[in-house]
This record gives sequence, C-alpha cells and structure tokens, in this order.
Amino acid sequence: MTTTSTPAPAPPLQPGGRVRFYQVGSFAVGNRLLPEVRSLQSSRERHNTLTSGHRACQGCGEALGARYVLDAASAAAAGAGGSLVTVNATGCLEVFSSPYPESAWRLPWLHSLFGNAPAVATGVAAGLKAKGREDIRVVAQGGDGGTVDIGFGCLSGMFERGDDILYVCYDNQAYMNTGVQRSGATPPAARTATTQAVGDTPGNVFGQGKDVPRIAMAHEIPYVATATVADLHDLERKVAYAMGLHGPRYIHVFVPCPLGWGSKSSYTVRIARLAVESGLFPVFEAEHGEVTGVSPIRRQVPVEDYLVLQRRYAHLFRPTRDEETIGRIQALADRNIRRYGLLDRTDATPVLNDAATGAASALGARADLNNAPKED
Ligand SMILES: Cc1ncc(C[n+]2csc(CCOP(=O)(O)OP(=O)(O)O)c2C)c(N)n1
Ligand code: SF4
Ligand SMILES: [Mg+2]
Repeated sequence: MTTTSTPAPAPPLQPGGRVRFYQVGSFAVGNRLLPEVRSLQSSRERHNTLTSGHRACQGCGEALGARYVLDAASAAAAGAGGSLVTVNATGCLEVFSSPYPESAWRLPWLHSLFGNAPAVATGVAAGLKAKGREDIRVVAQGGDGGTVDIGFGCLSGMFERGDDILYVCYDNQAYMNTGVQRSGATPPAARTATTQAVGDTPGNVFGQGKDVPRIAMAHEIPYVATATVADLHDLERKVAYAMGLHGPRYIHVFVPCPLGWGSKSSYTVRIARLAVESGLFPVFEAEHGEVTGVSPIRRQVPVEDYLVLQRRYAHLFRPTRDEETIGRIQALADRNIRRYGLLDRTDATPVLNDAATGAASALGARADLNNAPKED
C-alpha cells in the first residue's frame, strides 16, 4: 500500500533572526556561501594567475593544484603590499601552459631547465635582494621528476642556504610530460612505461623511491607541508601560511594525472581523497623539522578502494587478485597512519573492509569496482 504524507510547513523565519546553516564547519554546499569558508577561487577578486585556454588534459590535478597555489601565493604577496614571481621547471605544467607564442600565465613567470628550478629561483631571489626589492616574493615549482630526481641537489642546496623561496612540488608520481616514465616518487606496484606490468613482480618495485617531504623536514627548514587537490581550502591555507614566513619553505601537493594513472578525468578529486582516507598519502605540516599538525582520516578506507580506480594498478585485480601485493600496499598505508597518528581521533571511523569477506568500505567506493577503468 502506498502512503502519502503532507510535508510539514517550513518554520517561519524569526524577524531579524539569522539564517541557519547546517553542518557549519564542513564544506557542505550551503556553507560555501559563508564568507569565512569561501575559497579564494570563489572570489571575484581572485588573481587568475593560470587562466583558461591552456592545454592540460581534462581533469588534470596538476593544473588544478597550480591554479590554487599561485592564486593563493599571489593574493598573499599582494596583501603584504608586494607581488610574486614564479620559476617553473620543465614538465607538463610548463608545457601545457606555455606553448610558444602563447601563455596561460598572468604573473611574471620564468621557465627554467628540468633540473634547476630551485637554483634559478635562488638567483632570482638574490637579484631581488640585491636591488632592495624584498617586496617581490619568489615561488618555484616543478613536477615530482624535476623535484625528487633531477632537481633534488638544487633543492637541497636551496634548503641548506636558507634561500627565501617557497618551492611547490606537484606530485603526479611519474614523468608525465615525456610519456609516463617512473620517477623517484612512483609508488610500489604502479605500472609506468618503464615499470611494465610483467614478470613475477609487475609494476614498480617496493623499497625504493624518496619521501621528499620527510627529507625536507630533515633540513629543518621553516615550513614543510603536504596537501592534495581533494582539500583545496587546506591547500590555500598552507600556501598563505607559507607566504607569511621567510626562508626556504616546501609544499608537496598530490595531484592525480588521469592520463598517466589511467583514471577517469572526473575522478581526480575523488582519487586524491581516497589516497588521504586510505593513509597512502599523509597530509601534515611541519616547522623546523617537527610535525605541527596532521589532517586526520575521518573515514578510513582500504587501499584497494583507491587502487581499483586506476589502470596503472589493474594487474593487481585482473586476471586474479594479487592479495600479497595489495596487502603490502595496505601495510604502507597502515605505517603512515601510525607514523602520523592519522586515526588518533575518537570520531574517526575505522576501516570497514575485509578483503576476505569483501564487506563494503566506509566511503562506498567499492561500488566503483564495476566502474573501474578497464585495462587497455
Ligand atoms: C636534462 C633533461 N632530461 C630530460 C628532459 C626531458 N623531460 C622534460 S619534462 C620531463 C619529465 C617531467 O616529469 P615531472 O617533473 O614529474 O613533471 P610532470 O610532467 O609529470 O608534471 C622530462 C624527462 C629534459 N627536459 N631535460
Ligand atoms: S599528462 Fe597528466 S599531468 Fe600532464 S596535462 Fe595530462 S593529466 Fe595533467
Ligand atoms: Mg610528474
């Protein structure tokens, strides 16, 4: 039998009363109207440092991250009465934004070599200092290849000298610009053009690679942070905070790459969120070598919810499930959770899945198993 019910009438607004928002403190849609939780991007005053018309792939996490980083950095510099100059290492971000004679950049922007962005930024900062232009701030940026591999010596030197530069690494976990080759930031088991899914241990090997945020912390520089494009408010806040400091500062941003990861372009933010909620990408801040804050996991998900959405991990699920490798990746996530205390909150929801029973996960991402991109 069908029953109908008349909806209760909405309570009248109290004269002079405040409009009520639910879940204040979250980013629920209605709350985005509140000035204090609006992102810079929703402001008409945003700087549009990376404007439309560039040639990034649809859903490119790097384009999204760079836009937020440089708009926030520009706003912070302008707010202090100054301006910003950017040095950009060779890589996708440089290539898709500046095909000669076009440019999508609306701020002073220098293209360096693949491996020397931190050194070029050092020169720019030194030149500005010599001219007494300390109102002009310097941001250097590059991909994970340019940062953790070929530019790594320059970066460490920049940290050690105490240069007044904010360096931002956009980590898409491989050399995307040249056709998805492995980098020192490529995670274990991931398939790339140079770590094919063949043999007894398909994909990238375990036990190699570099954790550059932790290496940056070991330099005891004023500020180190990680962030993702799943929480753009957090990214903006960290950039603004870093711009309020002087000396070498480092932000490592997790930016999914639909082309290189074999993921749906509409899943970029979702995949970044799953990387955080599984523990695979810990989000934290550190000052002078000490962790000062972490973004706790609200609802822990099993790593396979993250892996299954990306073709670079398809060999872990087809033709048979590779329990051992999935378990080793889960162990890496669990280690991060322990190391940074990511579940040390009473309201956090523990992982619900059990690989053996296939029970539903906390975020329900398991429903996407059937929607996972198919292997080429
Ligand atoms: C010395 C040198 N070696 C190789 C290259 C070719 N190259 C240009 S960009 C790039 C990879 C960039 O990877 P990454 O820094 O991770 O940036 P992404 O394209 O992934 O954003 C390579 C190998 C180069 N320009 N210079
Ligand atoms: S290959 Fe990846 S990083 Fe490069 S533009 Fe496309 S999505 Fe962005
Ligand atoms: Mg890269």
